[in-house]
Amino acid sequence: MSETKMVSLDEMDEQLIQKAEAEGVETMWDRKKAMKAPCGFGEKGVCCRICAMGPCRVSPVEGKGAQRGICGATADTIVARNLARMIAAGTSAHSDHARDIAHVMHMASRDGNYTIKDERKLLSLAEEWEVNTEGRDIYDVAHEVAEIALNEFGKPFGTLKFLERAPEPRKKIWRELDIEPRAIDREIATIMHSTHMGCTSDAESLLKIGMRTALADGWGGSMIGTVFSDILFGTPVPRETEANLGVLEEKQVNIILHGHEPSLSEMIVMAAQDPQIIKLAEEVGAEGINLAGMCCTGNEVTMRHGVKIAGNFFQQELAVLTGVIEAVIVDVQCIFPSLTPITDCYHTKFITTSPKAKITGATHIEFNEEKALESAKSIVREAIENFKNRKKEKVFIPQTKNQATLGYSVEAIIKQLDRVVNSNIDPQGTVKPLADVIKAGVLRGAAGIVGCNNPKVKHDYSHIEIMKKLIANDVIVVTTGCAAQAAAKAGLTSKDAAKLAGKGLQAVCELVDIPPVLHMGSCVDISRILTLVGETAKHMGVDNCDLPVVGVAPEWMSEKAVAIANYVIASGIDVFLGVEPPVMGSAAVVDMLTNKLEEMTGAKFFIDTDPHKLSAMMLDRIEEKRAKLEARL
Ligand code: SF4
Ligand code: MSK
Repeated sequence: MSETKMVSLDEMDEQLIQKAEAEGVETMWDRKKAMKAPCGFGEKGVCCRICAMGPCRVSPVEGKGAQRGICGATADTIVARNLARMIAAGTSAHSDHARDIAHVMHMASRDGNYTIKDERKLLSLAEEWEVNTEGRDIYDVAHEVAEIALNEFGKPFGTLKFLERAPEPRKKIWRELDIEPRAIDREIATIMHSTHMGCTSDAESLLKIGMRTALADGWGGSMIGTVFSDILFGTPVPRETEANLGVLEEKQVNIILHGHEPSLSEMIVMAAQDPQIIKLAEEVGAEGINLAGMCCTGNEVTMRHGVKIAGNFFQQELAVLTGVIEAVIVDVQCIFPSLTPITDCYHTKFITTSPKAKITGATHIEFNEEKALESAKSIVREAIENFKNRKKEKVFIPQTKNQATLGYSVEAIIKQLDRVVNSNIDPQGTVKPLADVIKAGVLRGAAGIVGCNNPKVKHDYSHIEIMKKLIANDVIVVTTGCAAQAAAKAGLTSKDAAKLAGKGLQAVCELVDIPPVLHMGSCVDISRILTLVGETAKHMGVDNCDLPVVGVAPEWMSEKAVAIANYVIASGIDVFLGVEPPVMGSAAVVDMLTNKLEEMTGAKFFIDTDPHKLSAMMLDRIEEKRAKLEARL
């Protein structure tokens, strides 16, 4: 067995890696090998390079080696400061995405490229935010709501509006801990200031500032990203699609949509349906245009249009290796700079579109939201014109794909479970069936499985092992991001997968016609999970932390994931990590994260790199929460 046999759960991915080796093309696996052992100080979070007196590397072992940096900072300070800065970076990425979507809504018009697709959701948000709707044009309302959202980033007074959506006991905890986020940009700036040389050194204070900023992501940036995307592009409803690299078509122009923000990908979808653009594809000898999504852009367009999923984070290079991709079109986040050298080995055009993510060697065609459809068409034309350059001898499409049913927004889940036509969230009525099956123990609990791929874990292995174990034990899984795509590729988001579930979950799936693993969207759509948990807790008259619910990031890698994990904890939901965070150099910080946080927030971190042990810990924790809940209700 070749060494590459070990890196992915999918045999076909292995074949593409071997193709790369045969063609002399470098992939992330070669670079991972060249990296050798990682720096132990960096890995444990005890390297500080915040000021130019350093970098200072302090010992992760108490009483041995340098115990303090030059300024006197301890391992506890350095670890907590580094963690807080990761949260700030993650929050900024999600929230800047949301800001762009809010700007798009501010420019939406009846006769423009961007229109309002879910008026009901807009009107309900307008009511929530006390915007007058009486006798007003829906676009006036949209512009005022968008302006209020844009003020959430920098308003000088008050706290974030969406915090009001949380259960009362949760809001009380946030108030008492003084971690209610004020304005999104302000919280990010506060972290950068507090972690500047010579500011906060107290680890607990840093963790609290971190949670406040993370909450500005979950209940601020991410929630604005989700809600505003739904208003502009439509609230997802269940639809059928297929997932994995086998969705690529040899006789069509293949375009990979990769990145995060739906404002670009929505327009590319529209452009690819334009009769003149389709005609152009035919003129170059193609049978059509095949859009295929990757990472969170893939999730956004599959949820709303059924666009097929080419793969997740670790398949961005593999897709190019198939030799049939005319263009990889990207906007922001999770894009490998290696797409430049790898696309140079094939005919593939690598097209960047955002001034926030220019990549050396890529073709940059800036996406102009003012002329969105025109911009999108010129990008698609580039891909079509590239079809003739495909090199037949380099073509290999792995014959691997699975059917998937996805598009489970909160409204869709509630509607499906409740079997009612009304798609409004009514906490008193419509989450009742969900609360009932959890209370009765038909479902033992629920797990939100999210996050990326990480070469420290065999590609998708931990995602799938954990999902299978949980559904077999009657724990329903909701999933987003690259974890959701792993599930779709493995067939776990198909209704057929109910046969892998325990008796209780199987019965629920059959009764209400859902898969046991529900694809809820992109990473910002973890805010959908917060909403679902919060509404269920409110319905049961308890707090989020009282529910048998867990958050899991089996293969996480990004700073965004660190922000997510911290807002999930601050929201009262335990977080299980399958990759060690860079905090192990401080026993005090580890103790806070895996123990003391529970006293503060009702939730804590569990860390284990073995997915089987991690799943066993989840099931124990779910039963522990159930026992307490049953005694209480
Ligand atoms: Fe070293 Fe302190 Fe400067 Fe960090 S802030 S690099 S620990 S002197
Ligand atoms: S895309 S953040 S690799 S989930 Fe949201 Fe996937 Fe992680 Fe990026």
